[in-house]
Amino acid sequence: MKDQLTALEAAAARAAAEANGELDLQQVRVRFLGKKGELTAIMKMMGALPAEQRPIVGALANEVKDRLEGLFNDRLESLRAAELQRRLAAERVDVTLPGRRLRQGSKHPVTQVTEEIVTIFASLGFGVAEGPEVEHDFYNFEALNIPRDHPARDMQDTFYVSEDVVLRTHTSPVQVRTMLKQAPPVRVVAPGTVYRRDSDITHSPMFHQIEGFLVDRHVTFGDLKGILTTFINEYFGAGTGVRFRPSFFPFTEPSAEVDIQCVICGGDGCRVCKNSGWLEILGSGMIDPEVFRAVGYDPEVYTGFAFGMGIERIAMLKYGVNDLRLFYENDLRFLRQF
Ligand code: 2NM
Repeated sequence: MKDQLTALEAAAARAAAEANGELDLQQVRVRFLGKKGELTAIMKMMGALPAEQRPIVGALANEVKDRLEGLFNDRLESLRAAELQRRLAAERVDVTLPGRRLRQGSKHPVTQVTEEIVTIFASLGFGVAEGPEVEHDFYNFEALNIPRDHPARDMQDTFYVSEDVVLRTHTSPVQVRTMLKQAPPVRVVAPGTVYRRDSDITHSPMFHQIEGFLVDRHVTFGDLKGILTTFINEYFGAGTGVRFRPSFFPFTEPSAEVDIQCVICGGDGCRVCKNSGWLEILGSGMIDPEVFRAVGYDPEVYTGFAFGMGIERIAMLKYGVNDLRLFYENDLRFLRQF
């Protein structure tokens, strides 16, 4: 039996050394030291030994058991240490590597231009107003002296939601709403999205406008020229050439379109200004008394001017963009330049 114990100890030591994982070792431990294990089997046979031999063999069996337990625990520790080393090597992180930078987004050029223009008018005392993009015919047309048979109301130009509800074709309805709510003096700009049934290289069915107006006693065309010239010098640079050309709008009388010296060629003539040296950038005029009547302002007491410009057009001129569609495609190569 002594020999059996010696052989068992040797076999268990070999098996433990050969175990190549924690689970593997656990099975070896059960096989040799478990309740139904080999050592238990040997100990059960001790009853057959002569009485004087039993304590000697029993003591030996306990020694074997203690040594094996120590050996298994040592092996377990070294297996765990080896596993830890393996993981540390496999999952190594190079903390000296530079981090990957997250690309920061930027405001859309149309938003940037809108904010810049609003800021300039804010410095001239104008507030900001917004209104609905789905408008009643009254605010979009009727109150602005655009009669039923006017070409601007033609199905060609307007998206109709129903008989008398439209997608606003300009932001002027915001001015109408402002005047209905607020008595003069008033000066407000209205930036926003507008819609027209128009689509080609230079027209989008959805685009952006900023319009503004000022109403008070004794407002003159000179005030209009002063405010708009100041705006142009602020936005396009001091000394930018400006000219006012007579024009027509149903809601202003007199009306003027405003040109600036071509920002591309400086007035010498180029493709962008079609060799004229000038670029049209906004429409304006003295608010028609009919508009005042529609909103309940007394045209004998108050005068005022209004103006409007297309944001995309301004952005194209300012940044030298030659294709309107670039503003709507959300191509990051384009947008990252702003
Ligand atoms: C323009 C040109 C001229 C305009 C007029 C008004 C209102 F409501 F006060 F009558 N708002 N905007 C106006 C005048 C807009 O855009 C080219």
